[in-house]
Amino acid sequence: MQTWSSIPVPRVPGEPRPLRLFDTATGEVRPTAPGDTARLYVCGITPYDATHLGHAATYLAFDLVHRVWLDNGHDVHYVQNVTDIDDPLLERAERDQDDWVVLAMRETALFREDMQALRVLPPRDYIGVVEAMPEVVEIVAKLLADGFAYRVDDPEYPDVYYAHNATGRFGYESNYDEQTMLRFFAERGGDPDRPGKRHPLDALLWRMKRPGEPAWPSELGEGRPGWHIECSAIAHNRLGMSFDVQGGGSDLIFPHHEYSAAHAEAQTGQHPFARHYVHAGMIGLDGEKMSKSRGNLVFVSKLRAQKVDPNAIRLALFAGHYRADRAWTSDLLSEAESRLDRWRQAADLQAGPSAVDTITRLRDHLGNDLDTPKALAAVDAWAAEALSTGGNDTHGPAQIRTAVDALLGIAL
Ligand code: 5CA
Ligand code: ZN
Repeated sequence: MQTWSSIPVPRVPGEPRPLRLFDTATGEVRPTAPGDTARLYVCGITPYDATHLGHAATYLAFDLVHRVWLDNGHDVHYVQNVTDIDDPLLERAERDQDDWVVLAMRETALFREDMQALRVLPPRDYIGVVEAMPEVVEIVAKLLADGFAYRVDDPEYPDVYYAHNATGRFGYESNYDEQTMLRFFAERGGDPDRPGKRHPLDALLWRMKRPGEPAWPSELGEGRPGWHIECSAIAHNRLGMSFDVQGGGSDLIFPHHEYSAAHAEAQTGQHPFARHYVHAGMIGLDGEKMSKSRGNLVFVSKLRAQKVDPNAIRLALFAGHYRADRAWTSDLLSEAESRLDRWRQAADLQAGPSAVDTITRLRDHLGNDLDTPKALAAVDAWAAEALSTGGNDTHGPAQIRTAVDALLGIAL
């Protein structure tokens, strides 16, 4: 698919700091250790509605990963998918008497506009599931041939399922016990009670065509893929195994990332799928997770239409730690707007305090599991000093502007 346009990222003076990130699989903050090319996969949207602030928060967190790696001199190969065929998309299209293809195209286009407005660096590969269909089919056929998958005993719809513990490592990513797995599996798109499965946790790989549903002809029979195999295939075919970071919101810890990893590991016989599994916390509104199914949404496009500065949206979401579940409030946005004003006033000065220590602190905090609250506080301190006691470093304001642009993606 067409991705969105990139914006140049300036070089920041001084020494970069390596990136350490919390890894869900090991439960620790560990160094990332990319080679010359750092490899990042982040699960993309299911385009049946506009981008809300929960999505934005997740993509902004991984935008910081991208930026810190760039600062460290890595080339970043970033891959993101679009789940452009899935049950919720078909249901919404049916409800609104819309064509599912048109709905997906329209919402994906809006997502790209939102990401660009938010100054999110684009993925190198932006891949729709529909365009990746042959890749998915090939892997499902291989899993079947190798005995890691089977067809349910249903002559009408012999769907293909993945035998959940085919690798013997199932559960290493989420570390959930079976009861928790079963609960999330049922809540998040799984079908524990499908008759004919060998185990309730076996996951759908290929669904045979049902009347009225879109389907693709293939050696598996006409049908469409299950969810986890899509990201598994799209990521593995572009980034290989043991890529640096598999990312998404914490609602994807299980089942989605556990099965994406398991499918790729079964298929290749290699471990691990990703070296870090990184998850952003959930953004809520009025005490509940912001979600399309609950309908408690604040859309990025609505805020843009109200002329809210996208840099303030960034700052509002960075005011909390990316891993914390947190609430969106109008106060959060107005505080971010005044912070942006202060930073702009200070960066516009002819001279200010030296930026050297502030930039070091900014890098240290971002390198330490993207500690944005502390990173913002470091810039606040510089701006407060610049606006009160001044300073006579004529490079200070420009260097802060550069660092905040490159490392936080904020244009002052
Ligand atoms: N298409 C799948 C992933 S393959 C999907 O989860 N799509 S989504 O549109 O529901 O979500 C897109 C991304 O936003 C995912 O990474 C998801 O974890 C994240 N996300 C969804 N809701 C929130 C929220 N309230 N707060 C933070 N992140 C969220
Ligand atoms: Zn995904």
